[in-house]
Amino acid sequence: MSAQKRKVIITAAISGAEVTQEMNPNVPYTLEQYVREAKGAAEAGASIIHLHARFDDGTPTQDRERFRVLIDGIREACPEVIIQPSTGGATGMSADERLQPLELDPEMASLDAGTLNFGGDEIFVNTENMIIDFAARMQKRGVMPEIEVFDKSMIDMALRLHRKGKIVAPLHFNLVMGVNGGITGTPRDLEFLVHSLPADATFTVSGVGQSQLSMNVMAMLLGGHVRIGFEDNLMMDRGVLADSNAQFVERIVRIAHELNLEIATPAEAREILRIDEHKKLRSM
Ligand code: KMH
Ligand code: ZN
Repeated sequence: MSAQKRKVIITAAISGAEVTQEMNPNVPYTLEQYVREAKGAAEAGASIIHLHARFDDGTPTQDRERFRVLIDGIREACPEVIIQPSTGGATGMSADERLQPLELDPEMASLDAGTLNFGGDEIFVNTENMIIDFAARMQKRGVMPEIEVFDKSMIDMALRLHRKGKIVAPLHFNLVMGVNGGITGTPRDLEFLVHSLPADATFTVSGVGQSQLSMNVMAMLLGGHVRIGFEDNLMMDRGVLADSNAQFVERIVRIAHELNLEIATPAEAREILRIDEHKKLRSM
């Protein structure tokens, strides 16, 4: 009898808020481009789409109605996929602005667990009270948070708020490695973060720029899940732009199979993350 292979969840962060078509012409701005990128990634094996919205000219927005249009379009093209809107948006946006996509009752949303420098003069603000408020709104709507961690202190913050009952289990983390202002994308630092998580938490790993591939591979070796996509990385190799988000997914699928792992379907991802347990908390 062959042992069951572990299933890896692939998240595609297809758009981001900081990257532009000047940097890579395949970054999606229009509905048609979003649907192309989401569908390609989902067909290649992504079960979660982490979503930042843009207007047609590329301006990042947290506008609820723009999210509605993009989510409806993606759902029509890939009905099974889990759509995870960002509540981080772009640096400089207010909390109220950032919270808008929650009004669409998504299954999941990102929950950023601390403030950090975000390159140049940018500061990504997430005070303790903001985190508590964002988490409460998610819980009320039955939305599962993906806790975004850019440094070790953010794991400590999330666990402190969990002990106080402000962030409820099941806990799922995204360890974002290599942001200019956050923890570096090195094996030593990833191991440090993974070993700081509770044993029953699930985690995915994002690596910025060149660290994407090595951090993804290490995540799979450490029992975690992976995030790929234009939000984190625009290049397939040094000097080679990626054609699509799907291209990153295809590479991870190949490596996962070599590592004797299977790729989770969206239904399997829902089970692994226990999304339903968050849905049941809905109280409005
Ligand atoms: N765009 C970054 C400032 C998230 O999606 O929650 C924040 C971010 C995190 O991308
Ligand atoms: Zn994001």
